[in-house]
Amino acid sequence: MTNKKFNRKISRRDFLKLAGGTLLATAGSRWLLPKFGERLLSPVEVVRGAVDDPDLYFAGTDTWISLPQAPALPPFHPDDISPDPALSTYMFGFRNVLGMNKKQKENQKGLATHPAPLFWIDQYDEVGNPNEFRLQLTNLGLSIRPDLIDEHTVHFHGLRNIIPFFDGEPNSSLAVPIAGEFTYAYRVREPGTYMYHCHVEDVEHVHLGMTGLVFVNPLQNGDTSFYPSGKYAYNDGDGSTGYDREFAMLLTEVWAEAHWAFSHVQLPNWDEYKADFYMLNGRVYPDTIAPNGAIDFRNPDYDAKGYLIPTPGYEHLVYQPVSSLVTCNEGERVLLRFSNLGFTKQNMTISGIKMNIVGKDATLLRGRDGTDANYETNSIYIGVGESFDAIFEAPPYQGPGPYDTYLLYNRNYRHSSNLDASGFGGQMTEVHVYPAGTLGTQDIPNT
Ligand SMILES: [Cu+2]
Repeated sequence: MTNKKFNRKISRRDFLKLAGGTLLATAGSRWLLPKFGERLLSPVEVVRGAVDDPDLYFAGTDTWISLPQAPALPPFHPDDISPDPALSTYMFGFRNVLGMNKKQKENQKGLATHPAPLFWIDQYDEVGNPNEFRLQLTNLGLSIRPDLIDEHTVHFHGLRNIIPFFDGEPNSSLAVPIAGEFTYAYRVREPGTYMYHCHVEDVEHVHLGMTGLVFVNPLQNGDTSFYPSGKYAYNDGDGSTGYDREFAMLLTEVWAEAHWAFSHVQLPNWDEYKADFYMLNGRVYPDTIAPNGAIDFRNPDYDAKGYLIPTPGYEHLVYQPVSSLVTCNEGERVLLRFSNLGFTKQNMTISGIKMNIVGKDATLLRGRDGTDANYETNSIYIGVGESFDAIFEAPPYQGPGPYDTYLLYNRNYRHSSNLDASGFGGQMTEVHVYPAGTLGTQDIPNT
């Protein structure tokens, strides 16, 4: 279903004209215009050096995830052709195949995760650490829909100053066909919280699950003179975005009929869109507070065949590895990185805790003259495609019990309870505040 017409109409000469404008605009980097008489580097040559050694390696494919079986939405939910009674919903997605051999990688067809892997990048440092972040992408095809030979891409939503070639928008760059390989190279100079998604047939591939959250750590990280942890959301120069722990919160949705349509070789009418499930990091409450699977993208954990290893007692969440449980000690600063890649505006709140919004759409909230524009709020409206960096200070531990619990949830109760009236399901999770000194330092986000 990919529209190739646009690509075909552009001749190679036109393409070079377009590309030349971009190349000029970024002169000073390695993307220099050749001297007269030299030919331009072909895209293949540009990335050849990056192919051998990726920082992350995605395989695009399909999968099944677990959403609450009851109440049912016959015939759409739970899906009757699910391969496992614990899994309810057909999805497309990405699977982290970093470090896998060829056979292990091929075994991952049909075993993507939702959301796509959470990952983080250090801000590109011309002087201290001039290393690009390299993301290799392959396409394993769809196990349930061999008739669909869709390509995939990775598009960083909101990433500035990227050359079109690495943008992932398939009409102006390229997309990865089945069995193809491509390596994206990023030099990200703007820290903050982003989201990414496949941009091929984007309504389909985004809604079917090819979505993830990525963030970029500022150069200021490691400097403990502003804030003791040395962790910051931005290059703030004063420690105002310093934090002790960080938790990514990706908001997505499932319209059960559309997912059923894809597994049954039908086409949904997208203008009838109506989400049935609202998810946080690919899960609904109380699964949102269940433990993480292997989420350290640099150290992916898998068995000898490359398969994900389920957490005992949470086997149904094996393809939904990211927990949204927020844990912290009293008095600590906690950074919540929200982004919304559903199709509906959401309103997230924490009962009894104010949040300080320090960044929006990967931009520090400062005026041009440096005026601090951060603000305190109890609830955040998060539009589609928006991201927010919210920091709260954990209130004093009160007890009794090992920790105090606060609810983090969507203020639209239909979005925090889904189809059920019981209060279960939806975009809801918990914040657990422990007495000072209980929890050690956080190494990996969302843990
Ligand atoms: Cu795709």
